[in-house]
Amino acid sequence: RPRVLSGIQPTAGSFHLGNYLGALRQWVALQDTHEAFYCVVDLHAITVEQDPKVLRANTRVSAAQLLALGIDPERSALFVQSHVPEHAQLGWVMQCLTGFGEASRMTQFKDKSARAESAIGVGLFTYPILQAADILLYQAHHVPVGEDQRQHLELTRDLAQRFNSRFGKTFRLPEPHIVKDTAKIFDLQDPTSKMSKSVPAGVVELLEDPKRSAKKIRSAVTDTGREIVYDPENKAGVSNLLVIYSALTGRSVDELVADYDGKGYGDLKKDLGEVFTEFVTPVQAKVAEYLADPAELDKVLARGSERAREVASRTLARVYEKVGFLAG
Ligand code: AQP
Repeated sequence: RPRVLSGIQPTAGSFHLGNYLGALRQWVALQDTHEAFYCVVDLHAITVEQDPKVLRANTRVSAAQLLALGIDPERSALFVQSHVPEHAQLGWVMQCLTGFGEASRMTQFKDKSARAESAIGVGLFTYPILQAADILLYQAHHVPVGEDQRQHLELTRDLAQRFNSRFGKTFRLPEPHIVKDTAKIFDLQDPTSKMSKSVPAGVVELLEDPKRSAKKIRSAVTDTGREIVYDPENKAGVSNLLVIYSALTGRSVDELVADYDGKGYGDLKKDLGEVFTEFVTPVQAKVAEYLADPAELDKVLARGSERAREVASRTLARVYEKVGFLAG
C-alpha cells in the first residue's frame, strides 16, 4: 500500500475548521487506502515561544482530537514528533543541503515573520526543512495538506531530488494531496485571508463552545448584496460559507445554492451554525473521553512512535551511510 505522512502543530490546543476541512478530513479518509503515519509536530511548535506546561497539555489535546476525528491507531501510526529523534537528525542533514536563498523564498516564513510580535528565531526560518525531513523519513507517496503548504512540498521534492542525485537514489519524491474544493478555508471576518490560528477573530475552533461558533458564523462578513451564489471573486464571504456547508454535509454547492434561492444570508448562516454544531458536538464528547484517561492516550502514542521509528530509523541509517558518516 502507498504511504502517507502528515503532521499538525499542537500550538493552539484546539484545531480549527481550516485544519479540519483542508487537511484532517483527508487524513481520516486516506487510512482506507494507505499505510498512514500521522504526527503531532511538537518540534515545530517551539519555533514560536511556548509555555512548557501548555505545550505538554496541548500535545495531548491534539492527539485526542485526531482520535476523536477518526484517526484509528490500529491502522495508522499516530505519534508525537519529538518521540522519534530521527526527525531532528534527518532535519540537520537536510539543512546542510538547503541553499540559504532557497530557504529565504518561503512565503509562509515571510508572512509569519512580518506578523510576529516577538523576536524571530532561526527555527521558524528552517522549519520547512525539518518538515521535509518529516516527510522523507517515511518515504511517503502522498502528503495531505492545505494549499498553504504547497510551496513547502515543492522544497521537500527539490531536496529529495538533490540528495538522490548527489548520493544515489534514497528518497521517494512525495506528492501533495490537496483537495481543491477545501484547500483554503477563509477567515470569517476577512474572507480574503486564510483561516489561521494566528488571527483568531474569524476562526471557528473545534473545541470552543459550539454556541460561540454559531455566533461567529452568524456574524461572518458577507457583502451587501442579497443573493446566495457561489462567486469567490465578488462574494468571497458567502462563497466560503457555501464551501464549508457543502463539506460538512456532503451536499454540493450547486444544490445548496438552489435550496437557498429566495432566502437571505441570515438563513444560510443560521443553518450552517446548526450544521457545525451537529458535527462538532460528538467530536467534543469523544475528545473529553480520550482526555479523561491520559495514561491510555500516552500508551497509544508510545505504540505509534514505536511503529514510526521502525521505518524512520531504517531511512536515517541509509542516509548516514550515504553521506559518509562512520558506522556507530
Ligand atoms: N485555512 C485553511 N484552509 C485549509 N487548510 C488549512 N490548514 C491550515 N489552515 C488552513 C492546513 O492545516 C494543516 C495543519 O496546519 P498546521 O498546524 O501545520 O499549521 P498552520 O498551517 O501553521 O495552521 P494555521 O492555523 O494556518 O497557523 P498559522 O497562523 O501559524 O499559519 C496543514 O496541512 C495546513 O495546510
